[in-house]
Amino acid sequence: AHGYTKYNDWATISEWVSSIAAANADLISTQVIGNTYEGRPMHLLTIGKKTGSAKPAIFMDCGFHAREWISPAFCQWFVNEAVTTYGTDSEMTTLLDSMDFFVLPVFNIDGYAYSWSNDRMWRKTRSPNSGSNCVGTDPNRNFDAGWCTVGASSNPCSETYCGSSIESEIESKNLANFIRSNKAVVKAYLTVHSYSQMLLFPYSYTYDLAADHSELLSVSRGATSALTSLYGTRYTAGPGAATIYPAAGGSDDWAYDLGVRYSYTFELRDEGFYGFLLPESQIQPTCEETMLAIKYIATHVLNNP
Ligand code: 0X9
Ligand code: ZN
Ligand code: ZN
Repeated sequence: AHGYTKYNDWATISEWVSSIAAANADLISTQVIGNTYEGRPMHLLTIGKKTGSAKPAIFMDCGFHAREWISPAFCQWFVNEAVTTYGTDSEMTTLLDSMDFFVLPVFNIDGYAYSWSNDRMWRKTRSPNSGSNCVGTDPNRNFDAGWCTVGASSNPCSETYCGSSIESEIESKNLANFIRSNKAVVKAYLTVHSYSQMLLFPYSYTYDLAADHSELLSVSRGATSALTSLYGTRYTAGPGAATIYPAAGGSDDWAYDLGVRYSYTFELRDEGFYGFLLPESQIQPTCEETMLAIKYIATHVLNNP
């Protein structure tokens, strides 16, 4: 059965998408932005009060890397928290009245399913590579942002394989097409990974500072302060290249260069004690503290579109 304080497999998440949307028809609509390599539908939830007029939007995805199970757990938590606190939490009510959240609960569904069925530490997609027995591409090296120039490999057997070309992975193409089609309303791009307790922003493909560096830094500091206020969890905030490592082809840098001014990568708990194998007992505290950071960013975006 589905639960918010456990890890759910893809079949359970897929059923959950339908049931939470049906139970909250006033706030949630769903669509499929395309299918994965293995043919699974990529369900996207739109959360926000239906007003009839165009609203600014925040796009958030989870589950880029298969083994980072806390990430899809957070997207599910976010959707539930949004619909259950709408009408009582004044900040969430304002956010959903004035903007929409596009939430993709699992981006790399094939990889996520494989991490359940065959290899808990799987990271990449599950598409074959011609001329190699190694499977998969690192989807966060597959976007048009200094593609395959640094921190990425052209070897299909590498965990950071950039793919045979930009957007070679159908999942990357489906996401990029959706954001390109909705460029006019998408004001922020949030992508949720684990682990290392960081809030990263462009750039990662270069040490050059983004044009909006000072605003991105001050918003990231506000967001991490809000997060830390709940349980004292310490986060590091900064541009990707200097804060974690230089790595090209990420969706965050791509979205920023497309014109999405607020682009952030979350690296959730922990700092490596459990790493990708974060115990289910930490799902609730991780999600509750992360909500504060997301709401901080969203409120800033709403007030500074
Ligand atoms: O390397 C990554 O893709 C991310 N770290 S992870 O451990 N979850 O794999 C960091 C991504 C930072 N952004 C870019 N490199 N563009
Ligand atoms: Zn990741
Ligand atoms: Zn809560």
